[in-house]
Amino acid sequence: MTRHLVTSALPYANGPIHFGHVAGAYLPADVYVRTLRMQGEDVVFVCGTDEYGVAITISAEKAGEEFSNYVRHWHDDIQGTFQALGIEFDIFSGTSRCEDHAHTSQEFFRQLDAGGYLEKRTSEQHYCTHDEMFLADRYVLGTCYNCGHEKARGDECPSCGTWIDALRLGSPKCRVCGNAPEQRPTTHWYLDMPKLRDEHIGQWILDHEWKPNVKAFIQNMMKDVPKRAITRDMQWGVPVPEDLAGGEEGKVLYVWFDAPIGYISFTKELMAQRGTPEAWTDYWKGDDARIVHFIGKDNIPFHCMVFPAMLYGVKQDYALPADVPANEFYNLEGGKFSTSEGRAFDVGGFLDKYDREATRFHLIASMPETADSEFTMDQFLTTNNSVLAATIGNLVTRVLKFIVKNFEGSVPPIAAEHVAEMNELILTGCGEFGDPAEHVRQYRFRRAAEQLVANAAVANVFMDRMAPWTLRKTDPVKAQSSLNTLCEWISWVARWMVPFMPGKAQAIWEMLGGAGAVADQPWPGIPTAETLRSLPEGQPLGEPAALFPRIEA
Ligand code: B3M
Ligand code: ZN
Repeated sequence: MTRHLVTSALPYANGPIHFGHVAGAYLPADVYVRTLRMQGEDVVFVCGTDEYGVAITISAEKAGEEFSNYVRHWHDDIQGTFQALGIEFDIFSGTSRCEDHAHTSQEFFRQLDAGGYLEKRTSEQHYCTHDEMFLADRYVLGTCYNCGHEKARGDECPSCGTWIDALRLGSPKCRVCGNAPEQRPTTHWYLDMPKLRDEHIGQWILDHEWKPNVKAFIQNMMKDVPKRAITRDMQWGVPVPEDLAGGEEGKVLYVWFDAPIGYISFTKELMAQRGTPEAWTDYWKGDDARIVHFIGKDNIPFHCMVFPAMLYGVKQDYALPADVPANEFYNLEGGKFSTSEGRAFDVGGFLDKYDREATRFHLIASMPETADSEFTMDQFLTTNNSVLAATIGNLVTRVLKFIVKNFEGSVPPIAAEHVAEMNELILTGCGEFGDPAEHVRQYRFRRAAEQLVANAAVANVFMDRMAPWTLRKTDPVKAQSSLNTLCEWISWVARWMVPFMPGKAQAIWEMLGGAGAVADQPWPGIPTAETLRSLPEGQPLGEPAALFPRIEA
C-alpha cells in the first residue's frame, strides 16, 4: 500500500511567512494532502522551521538576540500563521528543537563518509581579522563574477542565481564590519557530487519525470556540478561527529546539508509521538514510499539533486523523491514579496479582516504554478465577490432559503417519475463538470480550483432551467423534485470544496443537515446516474447563511 510522505520547504525561522511562501509551498501541499486523505490514502504531512545557518545567525545578531530564543520566537510566529490559514501539518517541528535531528544528520554524514562520498580538504577562505571569524556564506558580500551584481553573497548571487565560489567574488567585504577579509586556510568536508552524479543520480535525474518548469531548471545544473563544502566554521549548527572531526574544532554541518534531513527527523519525531517509533521507515524506505516535496523554485537544486544524492549515497534503502512540484515566484502587486524590504503585509492582520477561506481559494486560484504570478487586492475582491459569492454562495443560499421559505425546511422528496429527467438534465444539459482531484493529483491546482467553480455553476444553470419559483405554483411535486436534485448537487459541491475551503465546506454540509465532518466523507469523484442520489429525503436542513459576504473595495 502506497505511503505518501508530503513535505513543504522548511521556512527559515528568521521572519514572518508571507503570501509568497504560502502560495508557493504550503497551501498547495495542504490541498494535496486533504484531497489524498479523502481518497482514502495514507499520508503524512511534515514541516518545521529551518533553524541553523547564516540566514539565522545574521538576523539574530541584528536583532541582538540569542540564537535559540530567536528561532523559538519565529517558529511560534510561523506556526501561528499556518494555523490561522488552516494549513494542518501532522508535525511542525524545527531543526534545533527536534531531539533526534542532530543524530540523524550526523548519521548521514557518517554513512556518506563510509561510502567514500566525502572528501576532507584544507583550502584558503575569507577570514575577517576584525571579527575574528571565517566568513561563511552570506557573511561575505562582493561582486558576482557571472552577472556583475554588486551585492552577491558568498553562497549565491540573488540577481542571477549562480552558486557562488566565495573566493572568486570581486572586492569581497565582511558583512558585519565592512572590512576586506584576508585569506586563511581552514579544513572542510566536501560532498563528492560528481561521483554521486556519475554513479547514479545523474541518470536518475535524466530519467525522472519532472514538472516542466523543474526539468528546464535542473538539466543545466547537472553538467558541471562541483564538489560542495558541507561543513562550516560556526558555532550554531549540528556539530560534525566528534570521532570524524579529527581534532578540528568549531565545525558544524552546512545548513543545506542538515535541513532536508529534517524531513526525516521530524517524521521520526511524529511516529515516536504516535507510539510507533519504527513506522517512519514505511514512509521513507522501500517501494511503497512515495515522497513529494512542495517547494519554491529557488530550492530546486537541493531537492532535485543534492538531497536525492544524499539519500542515495547513504545506502540505507531510502526512496528518492517521486515528485518535486516546485512553483515559481508569487509577487505582490508588481514587485517581490520581501519581508526585509517591507514589501509584504502581515498575514495575521489580513486574516483578521478578510475571510480565511476566500483567501485560501484566491491564493490557489492565482498561484505561480507554471509562471510567476502576483497577488493584487483587486483580484482578491473579484475572487470573493464575483467568483465565490456569485457561484457557490449564491447557489447555496438561493436554494436553501427557497426551501426553508416555501417547503418544510428539509430535503424535499424526488418523485420516481422525475428521477430520469432530472438526472439527464443536470448530468448532461447544464455544463461541463469534472473531478477536481484529478487535477490536484497532477499538481494543476489552479485548474482544480476552476473546476470546482465550474461544477457549482452547473447547479445554477439547472435551477434557472427548472425555475422552481414558477413550478411551485404550476407543479409543486416537480418543484420539490428539482430542489431535491439541487440539494444533492450542493452536497457534492461541499465535498469537492473540502481541500480548498474546509471551513466553508463544513458550513454547507451543516446547512444541508449533514452529520459529522464533511472531511471524513469519502471523496465523491464525479456524479453519475448511479451515484447521484445520496441525500436522505426529509433530512432537516440547518440554518442557511451567506457564505461569502461582499467585500467592498
Ligand atoms: N530554509 C530555504 C528557503 O526558505 C529553506 C528551505 C529548506 S527546505 C529543506 O528558501
Ligand atoms: Zn568583519
